Amino acid sequence: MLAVASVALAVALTASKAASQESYFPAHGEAARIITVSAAGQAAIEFDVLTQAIVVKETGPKQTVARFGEVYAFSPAFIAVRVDEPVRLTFSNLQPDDDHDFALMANNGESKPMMWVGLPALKKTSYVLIFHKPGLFRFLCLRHQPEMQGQIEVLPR
Ligand SMILES: [Cu+2]
Repeated sequence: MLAVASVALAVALTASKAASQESYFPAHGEAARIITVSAAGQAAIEFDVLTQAIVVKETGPKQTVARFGEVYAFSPAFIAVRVDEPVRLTFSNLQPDDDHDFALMANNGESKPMMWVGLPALKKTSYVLIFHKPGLFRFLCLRHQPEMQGQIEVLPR
């Protein structure tokens, strides 16, 4: 329980720090050995990821919003790719008045996201990712926790 709380705190601290920047990609260090990210380029496979409103203040239910706040989800929330296979992720933020973000976490216990980018309201945002190591990687919207998250499984070649 304490471990969960400390991870949540680390993510929250990262979120407030990240909010002062527009985005960052892994340029060097351990994260750069796990993934390469570019804003464009050739991709072997493409996924469209939508931001889905589950419960929002405009449509309610009011009691649910009062208790849980607004709840969003990534759709799909699970993506499978292969090592060294360039994958284009195109995020569509379908909300007219809510920004989201995409924070990709390492799976080595590091609490700072490997990559963090904003997903502005009513915009499409694309990135090409190449994972260099297999494993299961969590991604989340730091603004809408704990609900808005998903996983990328990187399979061996
Ligand atoms: Cu969000």
